[in-house]
Amino acid sequence: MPDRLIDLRSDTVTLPTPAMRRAMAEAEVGDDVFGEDPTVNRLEEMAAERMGKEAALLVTSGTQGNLVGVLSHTRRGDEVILGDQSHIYHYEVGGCAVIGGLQLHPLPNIDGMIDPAEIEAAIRPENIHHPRTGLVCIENTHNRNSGAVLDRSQISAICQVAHNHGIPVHLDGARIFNAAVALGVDVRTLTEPVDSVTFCLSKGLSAPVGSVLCGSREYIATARKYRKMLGGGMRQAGIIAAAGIVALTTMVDRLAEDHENAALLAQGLAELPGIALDPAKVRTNIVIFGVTAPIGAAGLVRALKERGILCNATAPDRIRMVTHYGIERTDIETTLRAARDILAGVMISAR
Ligand code: TLP
Repeated sequence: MPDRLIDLRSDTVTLPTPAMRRAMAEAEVGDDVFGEDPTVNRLEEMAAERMGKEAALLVTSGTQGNLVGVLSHTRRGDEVILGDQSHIYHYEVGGCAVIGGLQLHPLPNIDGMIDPAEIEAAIRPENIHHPRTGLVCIENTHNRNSGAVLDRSQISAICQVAHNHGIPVHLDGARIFNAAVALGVDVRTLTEPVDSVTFCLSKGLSAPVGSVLCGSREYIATARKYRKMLGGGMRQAGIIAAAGIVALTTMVDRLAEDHENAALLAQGLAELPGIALDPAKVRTNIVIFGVTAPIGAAGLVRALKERGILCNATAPDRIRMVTHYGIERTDIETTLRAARDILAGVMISAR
């Protein structure tokens, strides 16, 4: 295996930049459970301002941000409407059910969107037999839909239906800055219609740890309590927040580079035999493709790994590759060359 790995498994593998490490070493800190960490307070103020919300809360991860975010809107026995391909539904260990006592009501996710008419139809009328519909969750960009982007009009259409029924909307915006950069809009354009948003510092923005939940002052006060209950009340968390501040101030605009690399990767892969991929669907940093070649997804992942290229199979016939700060254009070229060689070999032997 070559010395240098090309790690396309996720943007979560990004390492802190030298500027982040310096900021972490020099961070002014205090006890954040007492609200006395000046660096955490500064990050939370910056994040709230960026998202156009009154207040913000540093949490340990995107998963904790979503769970705290959902708990703070709902009560036990409520039903939560969300996409059937959403991260909350697939990858958060059933936390909403286990900890929140919530019933999840999944609706089809197509290109990251949930049809507002389907949401309208799924909202429960008052009836002694029904749970109360307590929340609608959306995701932008959409992980399992190849990093699909929802624009302002799509978000507003969903929020309008929910809000007409007095139901709040939570946005899993783990990669909301990727969406804003792809659309060329201020991130507030995408967060203004929703009641709460979680975004991650430790994905494309390269900070080592942390996500931020944003919403109204009252909502964040509730969330602060849930975070404590879940063990997320950290003490001298300014060490983490310092890297987050560098992430927010220096790492957002460069996401465009990750999107260019993902587009290049998608175009190259789409030309290969045994790969099913529509490059037009790839608008941010996530490339998901079908493997129709006899080698299968697991076989292709293994063969790429032998050449120092890491990626994950998300189904027996699907692979995900994610571009990020640690991936250069030359890495994309190397990956495409390797995939071409492997697939040429298997297509010939399959004849
Ligand atoms: N997603 C991870 C894995 O869990 C799949 C990844 O590698 O993409 N929302 C979205 C949309 C996410 O993609 C993720 C992470 C999260 C929330 C959770 O964030 P963390 O990993 O910080 O808990």
